Amino acid sequence: MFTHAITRRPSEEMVEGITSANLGTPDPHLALAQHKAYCMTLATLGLELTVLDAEPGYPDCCFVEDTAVVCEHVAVLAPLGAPSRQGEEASVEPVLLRHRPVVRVSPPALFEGGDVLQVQDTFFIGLSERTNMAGATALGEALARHGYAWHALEMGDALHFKTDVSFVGDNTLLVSPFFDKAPELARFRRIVVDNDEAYARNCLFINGTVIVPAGFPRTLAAIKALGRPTVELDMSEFRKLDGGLTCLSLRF
Ligand code: CIR
Repeated sequence: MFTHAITRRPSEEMVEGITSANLGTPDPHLALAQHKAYCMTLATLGLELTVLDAEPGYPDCCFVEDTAVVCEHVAVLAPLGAPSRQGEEASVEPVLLRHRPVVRVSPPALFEGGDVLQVQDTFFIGLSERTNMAGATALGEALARHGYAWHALEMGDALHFKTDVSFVGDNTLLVSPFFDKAPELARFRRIVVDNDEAYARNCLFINGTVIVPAGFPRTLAAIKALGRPTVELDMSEFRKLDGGLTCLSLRF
């Protein structure tokens, strides 16, 4: 069960955020409204929220998931892989320290939280352009000290591991065709989300409910068929910056 979440509001500066999406410039006002709906949804699902203000100079700072990995026993602060985002983690640390011991990892080891998926006591870490083997190893070893298992996985062309793989409860993952073949994930039931609904591979499982991005009917139907309650959220403005549902919060 998650009891807490940290989020960070987007600001006007988000129009300068990193993107490969080719979907146009995000509208900061609409993004703020979508962010409010996201926070409301997490609160309705029982989470106590800490909502941080946007940080000047960091256009991507609303994607707070990338700044740390938090689990039951420890939080590991990320040395972010994107140069323009390095330093975002500093303002998250004091909030984490209220809840968990915090471990820091230093460059040249690099990782971003978006590359890390926890399923029960196992962490899957994608080796992306943002997360190197040194970063995965430093993170994995910090987690292993608390009894967790970890695996590093080679990536296809996704930005982050969780862009392509997310957990929706009951031993079930949403996966890209690429990760459907990964031996490390073979023990899970896998729902393959095709490229035309690729954005919906990133869903967010909170205390039994699956939050799904609005506008992806086949993925929604596949999740509903699992018997899970679902909530749809409009994510249009964050999608323009390659950001998905998990990216907007740290849950613990
Ligand atoms: C970036 O490229 O860093 C942001 N525009 C998007 C980050 C998305 N975060 C995530 O997938 N965890």
